[in-house]
Amino acid sequence: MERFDVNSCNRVSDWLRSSVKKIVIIPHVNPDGDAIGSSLGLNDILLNAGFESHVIVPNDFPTYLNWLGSDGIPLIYEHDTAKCNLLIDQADTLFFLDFNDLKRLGKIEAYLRANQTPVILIDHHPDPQIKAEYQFSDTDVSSTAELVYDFIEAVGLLKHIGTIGANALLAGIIADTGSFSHNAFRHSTYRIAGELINRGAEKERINESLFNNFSEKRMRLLGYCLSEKMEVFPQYRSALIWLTTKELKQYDFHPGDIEGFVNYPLSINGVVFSAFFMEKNGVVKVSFRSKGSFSTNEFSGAHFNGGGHRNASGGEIKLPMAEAVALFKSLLPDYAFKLAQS
Ligand SMILES: [Mn+2]
Repeated sequence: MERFDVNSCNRVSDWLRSSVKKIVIIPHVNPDGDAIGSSLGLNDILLNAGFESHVIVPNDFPTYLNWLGSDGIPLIYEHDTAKCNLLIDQADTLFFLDFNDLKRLGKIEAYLRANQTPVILIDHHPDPQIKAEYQFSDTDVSSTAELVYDFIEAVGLLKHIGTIGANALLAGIIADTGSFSHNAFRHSTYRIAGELINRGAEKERINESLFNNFSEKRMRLLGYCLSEKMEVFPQYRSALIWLTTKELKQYDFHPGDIEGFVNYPLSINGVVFSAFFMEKNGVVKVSFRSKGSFSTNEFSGAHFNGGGHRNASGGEIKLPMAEAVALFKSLLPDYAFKLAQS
């Protein structure tokens, strides 16, 4: 496998075979399609290969991803803390997927800080902050799900991918690439998608569940955002949408409803930078997306206590919404040159 160094793949493969029985897989808090897909995919493959494996997600995830799992898969730490802690204690290996900083673990963080169990990290975010026994990290890859496939191939477990694993991994790839529309220009992504389809992944079903499976209220909230709440700044090739708690309530907001809203302004001709602000528990949560070279993670890191990928990042700021919006607008002139180049 060229993406990973062969020696560490051989070592991890020997080690999995000789010393590992009980595995716990953990993705990041507020798990998205890639976090859920990569975790459930890896889990099913490990189960088929004879390991005892569990997925523990820190908190609830969007219900449209439910079909990728089954009863008790995944476990939700916030609902089943004692059982999850026991499984973590008993595990002889932890897989961390789709994050690289313990801060991204929500309520599991405190419990895991003292844990000494060996960790295998599989992730595609920059600047890993976790000391893992084995680290498979590549920021050039579409999704953690794609990396999981590479990992499975590299350690010789490919024959254990069934329909459940194939669906979950393809869902991760499709979720993180917006159905192959961004960060999806490499041959390997399509090779792996093809292999997963060969093994039973249902692309149409995945697309339907990820993109055509929303409530009427969510659709109306999107309409409201685009018609009433979107500000476009053509001179800075940027746009902003922001929502208050009151507005979210009005539309019977559920976690996951606003997933993807930040992408819409990028469909406007000339817009290369899009921001979405939302009030949550007294802070303003921010999401940024860009096209081209503009580094949203630098922008977010410098001004909104966040980070992520170049074209997709998040953060938060403890300010009233009006001030957060004013801050964003006041920063745009400083980035005019970079936005013009993007
Ligand atoms: Mn991801």
